[in-house]
Amino acid sequence: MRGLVIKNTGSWYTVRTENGRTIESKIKGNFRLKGIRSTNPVAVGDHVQIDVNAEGTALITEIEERRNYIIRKSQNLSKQSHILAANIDQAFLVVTINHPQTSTTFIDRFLASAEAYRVPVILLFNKTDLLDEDELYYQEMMVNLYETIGYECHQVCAVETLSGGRERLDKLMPLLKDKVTLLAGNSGVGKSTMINHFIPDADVRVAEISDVHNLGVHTTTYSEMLMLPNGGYLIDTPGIKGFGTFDMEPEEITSYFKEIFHFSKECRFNNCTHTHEPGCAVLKALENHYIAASRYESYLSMLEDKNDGKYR
Ligand SMILES: Nc1nc2c(ncn2[C@@H]2O[C@H](COP(=O)(O)OP(=O)(O)OP(=O)(O)O)[C@@H](O)[C@H]2O)c(=O)[nH]1
Ligand SMILES: [Mg+2]
Ligand SMILES: [Zn+2]
Repeated sequence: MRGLVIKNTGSWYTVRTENGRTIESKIKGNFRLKGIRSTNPVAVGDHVQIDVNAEGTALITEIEERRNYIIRKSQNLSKQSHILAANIDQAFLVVTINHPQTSTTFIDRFLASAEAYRVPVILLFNKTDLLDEDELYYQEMMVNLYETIGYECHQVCAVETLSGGRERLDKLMPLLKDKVTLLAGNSGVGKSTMINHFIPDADVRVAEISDVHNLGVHTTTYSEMLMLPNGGYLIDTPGIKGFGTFDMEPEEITSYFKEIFHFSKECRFNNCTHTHEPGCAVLKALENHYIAASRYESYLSMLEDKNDGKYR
């Protein structure tokens, strides 16, 4: 029987079959996936074949080829990765200027990873209601930067407050229709709060207000796919801390930073790493402020990973 994996906790996978039943399933013992060293061989969003047994549970016997996936480094095992979700149409990267602060390195590394798997990303700047004037100004600059590079951005607020958000979350509804959308971001930025807004019966757990400053506590601990009332799916994910880069060559990393890639075409050398080479058009663009220093630093951080084979 064919089904869609909608949730994964430990070794159990919840599979929704084509006739709408949900069946708790396990992976068939000798089942291994080629190529990916992942802590979860099957991920939320995977299409699978299952064999239902007499007890009403099932074995996953086959996984269909993935269109794409989003991966992060595993929490404990430094060399292994964890697939957050597979077969997604787009990702909403939820970021906050403060409470907690999302680093530009984190944003850029997520964007680069998504480029690598050809997943379109929309940036949601959340908790706009908590920002003071200076922080709002900074947020505007960030929006300006990412819009210029080519990413759609929205400044939102996921809770009802007197001051209100810049934009109502409802305005994002049309973007979700009939699509599989992954919500990603650091812990505490408001992913689950948004899910509860879009899907009122979802009732996923969100952090207590008092826990907000308690960084490092993950409220959501597994990925879960939830059906939107008007068609489409949202995937709630646990907060991500960092990304691996999986042996990308400098040319590849360059191509995942859209504006750096744009200028790199004018570099004197084909194999320019844009760090020290004479005639480097990227360094020149950086000097002329056509490339933001924060973006260039994120690019360097990914190059360093490549050099020491480290994750961060
Ligand atoms: N003031 C304000 N608080 C918000 C907003 N969005 C979310 N929160 C609060 O921020 C806290 C964290 O929200 P969650 O939705 O649990 O965050 P999360 O991204 O799902 O976090 P993890 O599950 O740990 O990855 C909760 O107390 C929310 O009520 C917002 O726009 N403004
Ligand atoms: Mg959550
Ligand atoms: Zn160069």
